[in-house]
Amino acid sequence: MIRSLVLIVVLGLAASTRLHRGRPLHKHGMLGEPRSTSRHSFGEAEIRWHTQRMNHFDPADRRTWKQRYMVNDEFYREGGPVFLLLGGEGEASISWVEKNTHVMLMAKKHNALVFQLEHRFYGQSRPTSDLSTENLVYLSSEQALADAAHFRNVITNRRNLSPDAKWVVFGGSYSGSLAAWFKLKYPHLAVGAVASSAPLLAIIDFQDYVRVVRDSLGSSCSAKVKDGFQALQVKAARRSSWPDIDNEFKTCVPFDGYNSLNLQNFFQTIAGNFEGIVQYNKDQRMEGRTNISIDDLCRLMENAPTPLEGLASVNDLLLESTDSKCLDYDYAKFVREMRNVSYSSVAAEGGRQWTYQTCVEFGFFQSSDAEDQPFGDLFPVELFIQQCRDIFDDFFDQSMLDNAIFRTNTEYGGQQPKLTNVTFPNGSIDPWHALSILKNLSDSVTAHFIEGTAHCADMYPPSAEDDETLTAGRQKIEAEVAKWLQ
Ligand SMILES: *[C@@H]1O[C@H](CO)[C@@H](O)[C@H](O)[C@H]1NC(C)=O
Ligand SMILES: *[C@@H]1O[C@H](CO)[C@@H](O)[C@H](O)[C@H]1NC(C)=O
Ligand SMILES: *[C@@H]1O[C@H](CO)[C@@H](O)[C@H](O)[C@H]1NC(C)=O
Ligand SMILES: *[C@@H]1O[C@H](CO)[C@@H](O)[C@H](O)[C@H]1NC(C)=O
Ligand SMILES: CC(=O)N[C@H]1CO[C@H](CO)[C@@H](O)[C@@H]1O
Repeated sequence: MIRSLVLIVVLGLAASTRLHRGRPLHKHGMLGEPRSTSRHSFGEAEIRWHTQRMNHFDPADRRTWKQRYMVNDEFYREGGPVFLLLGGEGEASISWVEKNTHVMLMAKKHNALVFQLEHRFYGQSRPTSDLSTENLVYLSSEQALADAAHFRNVITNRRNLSPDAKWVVFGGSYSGSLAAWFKLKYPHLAVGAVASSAPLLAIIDFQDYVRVVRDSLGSSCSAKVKDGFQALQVKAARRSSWPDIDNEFKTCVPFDGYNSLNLQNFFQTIAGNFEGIVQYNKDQRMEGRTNISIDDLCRLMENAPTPLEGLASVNDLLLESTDSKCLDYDYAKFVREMRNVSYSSVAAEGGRQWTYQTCVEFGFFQSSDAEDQPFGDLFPVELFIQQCRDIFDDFFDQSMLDNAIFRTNTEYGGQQPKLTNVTFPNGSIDPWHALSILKNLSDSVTAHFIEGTAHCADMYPPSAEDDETLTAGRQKIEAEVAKWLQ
């Protein structure tokens, strides 16, 4: 999603609350860095490099590159299991395998050896010299899964691990999907997978996203938001009101209702103010995360003299929290930044790569096309397809997206995958849960829906403030993992 404009300003700050295609604009992606006071109580992980193949699907292609991974053997005892945490759409943070995260707590309990494998093209794992569209053909979930399989087998030999050692894969958000798909595609290489907040169904027009945001805001608050958007759309259609919009929303470039891409971007950015807070509500577990919650936004909406002023106050609060002077929603600027193919660009922190993956594999376009949602109707799915075209290549169109989505769901089975030993924790507030597994599919494929929690909440270090539902959710995950390791 295009909130990037604002985001670009914010990119350097881990505190970003803005999302681009559901991915916060900071280098770690959808799964932020865990925060914890007990640093190093879980040992120091080592950073290492694995010689990886460029293209797993062409044996004649002998090119290789160095994939970064981290290993923590603090708790490992010979004969113990191996936990593999898969990286996702951002730089892999070593904190995941050094702090008292859920995966590390389980490693301690089971004397597991722990690896974290960074995803190709993200962070320091760079198969090609830049991120040109030609090079990005090697960026796909299938190549990433094959990387993990290659890693698993090569490491088993190199470290003289028992061929019978039990491997469990873990991931959250996109890397949660990868964890489940690893178990699907390579069932002989892992005994189980924990797939937190994992979207499994590829879909072009992800209309349920804003519907869950609506539900998470609650009916009274979302009614106010709806009135606010209606009023704002009326204003946007009246040329004489445009200067007011500039004042109220502190725009960086003058509002121009004739520039349809800027208009759409503007509305999406205002909606993004809500989406970013909802997706990570109360996620104080994340390093640098803002302390603004759904309750704060709704209080502003309720207390404002008019719903439109409520939207403006919410916008002020978020601009302030990200140290932004103005609301940056300029489409051309956004595209210019996203077209930068250099690894040193801000887009290379993951925004460009993740956008590419959504354009060629997953869709997940969080449009305003549904009628029963409060965010107006000015960021249709076509806007996202236009972005694919403008950022990557002219050949993107609806039928290409149709092919991509059909192929992904055929490859992995969508929300009816044929799996064994996979558990799917989900947060009720998290908009992504709509694309995950919410019902038990079999005795060994379980859904754990965690009431009142946000994206990937179960993975972070436990804290005294955690809801009982979250604590209980973690215990259920632990019970599944223990079952696989018996
Ligand atoms: C949130 O953090 C800001 C500073 O970062 C602080 O001024 C404010 O009091 C905090 N609010 C709450 C509710 O903790
Ligand atoms: C891409 O980003 C880098 C780093 O910010 C910058 O030096 C370079 O000029 C940018 N390239 C283009 C074509 O804008
Ligand atoms: C799935 O089954 C487990 C027990 O194996 C149970 O704890 C859990 O609540 C069930 N999930 C759902 C969504 O019914
Ligand atoms: C699933 O887990 C059980 C232990 O609970 C194990 O015996 C079995 O081999 C696993 N099956 C697969 C396909 O991973
Ligand atoms: C959105 C959704 O499907 N929610 C369901 C998730 O699973 C729980 C059971 O654990 C149901 O109560 C929810 O309705």
